[in-house]
Amino acid sequence: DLGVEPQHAMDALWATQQTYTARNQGAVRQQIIHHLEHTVACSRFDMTPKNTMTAAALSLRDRLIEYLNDSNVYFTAMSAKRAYYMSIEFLIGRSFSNAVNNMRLESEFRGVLAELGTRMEEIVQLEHDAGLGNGGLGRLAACYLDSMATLNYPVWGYGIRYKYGMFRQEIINKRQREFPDFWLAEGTPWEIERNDVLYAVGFYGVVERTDTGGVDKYKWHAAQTVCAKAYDTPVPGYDTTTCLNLRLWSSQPSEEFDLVSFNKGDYASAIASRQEAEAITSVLYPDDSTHAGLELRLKQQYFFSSASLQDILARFVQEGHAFDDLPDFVAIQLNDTHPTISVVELIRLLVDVHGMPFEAALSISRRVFFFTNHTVLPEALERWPVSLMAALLPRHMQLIYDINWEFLESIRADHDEDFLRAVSIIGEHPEKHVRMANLAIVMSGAVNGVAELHTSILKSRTFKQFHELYPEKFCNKTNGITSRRWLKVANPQLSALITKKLGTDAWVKDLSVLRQLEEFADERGFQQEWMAVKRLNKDRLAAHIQRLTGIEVCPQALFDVHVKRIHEYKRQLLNILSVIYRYIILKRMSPEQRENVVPRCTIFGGKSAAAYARAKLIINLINVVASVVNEDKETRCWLTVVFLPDYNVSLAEIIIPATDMSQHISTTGTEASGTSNMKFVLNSALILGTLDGATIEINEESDGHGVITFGISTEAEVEEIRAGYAQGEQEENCVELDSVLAEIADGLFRDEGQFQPIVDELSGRNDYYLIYRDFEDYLRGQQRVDSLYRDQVKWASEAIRLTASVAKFSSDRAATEYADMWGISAFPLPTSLCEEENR
Ligand code: B1H
Repeated sequence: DLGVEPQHAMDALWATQQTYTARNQGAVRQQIIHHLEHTVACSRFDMTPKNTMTAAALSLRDRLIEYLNDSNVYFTAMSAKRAYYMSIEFLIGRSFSNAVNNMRLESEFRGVLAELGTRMEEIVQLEHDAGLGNGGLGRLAACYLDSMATLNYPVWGYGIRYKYGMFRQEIINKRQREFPDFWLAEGTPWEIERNDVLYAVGFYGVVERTDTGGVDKYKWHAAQTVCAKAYDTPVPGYDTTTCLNLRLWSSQPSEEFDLVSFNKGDYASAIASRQEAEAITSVLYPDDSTHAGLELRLKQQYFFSSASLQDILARFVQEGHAFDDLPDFVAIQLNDTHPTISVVELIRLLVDVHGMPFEAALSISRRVFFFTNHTVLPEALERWPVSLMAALLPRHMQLIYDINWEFLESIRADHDEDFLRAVSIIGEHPEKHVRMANLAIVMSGAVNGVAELHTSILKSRTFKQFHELYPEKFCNKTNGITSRRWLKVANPQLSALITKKLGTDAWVKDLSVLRQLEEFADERGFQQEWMAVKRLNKDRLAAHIQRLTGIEVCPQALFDVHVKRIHEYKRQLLNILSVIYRYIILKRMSPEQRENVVPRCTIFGGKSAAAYARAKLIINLINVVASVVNEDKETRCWLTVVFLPDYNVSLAEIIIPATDMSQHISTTGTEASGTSNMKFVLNSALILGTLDGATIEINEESDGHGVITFGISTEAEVEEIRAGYAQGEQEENCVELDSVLAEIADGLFRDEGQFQPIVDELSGRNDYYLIYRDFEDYLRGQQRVDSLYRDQVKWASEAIRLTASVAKFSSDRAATEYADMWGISAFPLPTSLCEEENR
């Protein structure tokens, strides 16, 4: 029962003015010209590509806004249960190509832009990335919104509109340097500033208790109040009029607060406090998989949590519902623990502001919230000192104690002290702190990991006791990626080839259609076309590398790619050490011997957290090795090493389609899922990887085709080896790695000795990530890659089979699983409401 007559929804939509429904080149031309003249205000004499791009983007924006309004009206009219995806990061990248493609207006826009004397492919590159995320976690959120929109689910995203996104990386003197990414410098057409969607968010202050006839009431008097303003970014689905909203909050000073200082005549401190308010959303913390632990970060978390919760409740009330029914109309997904303070904020709003009893509020929260964990690395688990939490959010700290007390009481009878200590939301050492993951688990209806292995580690180790308490709460949702951005848009040639071969483009909405490619995996003609597409993409990447770094690479070489955040657990060090080994061997060979070697171009890319010294040293090592190897004329034809600076979404869109083999070589049990592995598979790159994260499932789905695995393969074994090291057990010597370490120590790379700590650690087997242990097997894996590449027929067959098996890793599959868990349904706009003939 939908509760609302479809006729009512129809009326609501008829009432909205539709201007941009015409889908032909004439209409598109008129809109772009209109914006060129009236918004960009340029004449035919200053019609730069940039101006044309802006006008084209604005006309797309107009359509997006109409779709967005229609979708929202329809969801409301149908009284749809909504889901909210809360994430401190959304790594969107560029929007133009994606929006044109999703709205199926490619040929119209391409046509008009050609009339105006530009090529669409050229102007889309003028767009600045929206880099509001660190890596996989933020990009996952963006892929999920694309899928939710495509599948017509009533979902909104909530996050932060950082003024400065992920820093721009430059390599200067072979080291990483960070520069601010002021992505809004020229404005962005993709957001709608909502001057009327404002909420007050408080910080600090005191809690007042009043006794109202036996029941204590609490009221928080915040000492600082800032204002949250909404900026909406429309998220269009593919081949549908559904358009979702990504609502990002920006902080600004609140008037009332400032008046106090102004009235005291203290102008300077009034201005200072304005800046303090603006600082909250000024910068994205560039720490991937580590917990920053700073007050400003907690402020960011509470700021966007509070604004979002107020907004969600306001919509809920406006739609005429009663708070007891909240779980029937609202589901909220916590993307990692960063938004977890939302749970406490909901309870505060329900109890302190709306007068609901505490127990009732607890029970509601447990049916509204869902929690995704993204990592088992101990350094990533969020813990906030009680002292900090109590000062910044005094009422929330009280409520956290109340939640913890209620929780521990409910299980005390059946468990011993050790157990209670392990699950308590409050930890004691080294200082009293709030464990955000424990809070999220206790207060959520379900907890999920992001790949099978990761979820099983959560159950058996990280959250073992919680799994004993609530086995039914734990579930797996293996990550996914969107086929729209990562194949249709990023790799038009391969898309066209697949569509031609299968006689359908149904794969864009259903990746299981690609299974049919298997049938042609050994067809020589098709293999040649397949490899020709790869070659075109490699040519394009080679040109890009030349432009960015000045390095000339040979497109015939095997493009071996390792791009992701730089982190010890991801083992870029293992890769570069093996490159050094390859170089040593090449130097020892005679010219005749070299003739049999497969030429290799090893490409790295990725950023390190600014304060992560070891990761930065690894970037330095890669660049030092590259400079020596690339200068060596003797080996030049067989080995090139490239570090591509400033790896980001739009660079990934060029690199991934051009990759022959990609590396996913984290120590088993450390990478929760990985999502670029899925993007590479979708783009016909083989995988050299460990049995970690989602690579295990990729390997299963393809029955091993196109996946070369190596290394210690079970988490238990990893633990055993580490335990052995701790007791001083000695590893057998690896002569290959020893020779590499000796060359580094002997100064082969003309460095200043900065790599000695790496040499010392590995020689002394102080080797937490098992680089020494896995080295030999890794070299064997690399050899298998080389021999496979020599046989191009076999290579093509493996590549096609791998791509054919990618279905499971579609974010459409994952989005459907989340939607089922949330209990939401799809609400496609009835075609009668969206087709212009009917207007
Ligand atoms: C992932 C993070 C992360 N896991 C803290 N954890 C952050 C943690 O700024 N912070 O404080 C930022 C990011 N990111 C990644 O999530 C995993 O490492 C990948 O394996 C996984 O594929 C991805 C998406 O689930």
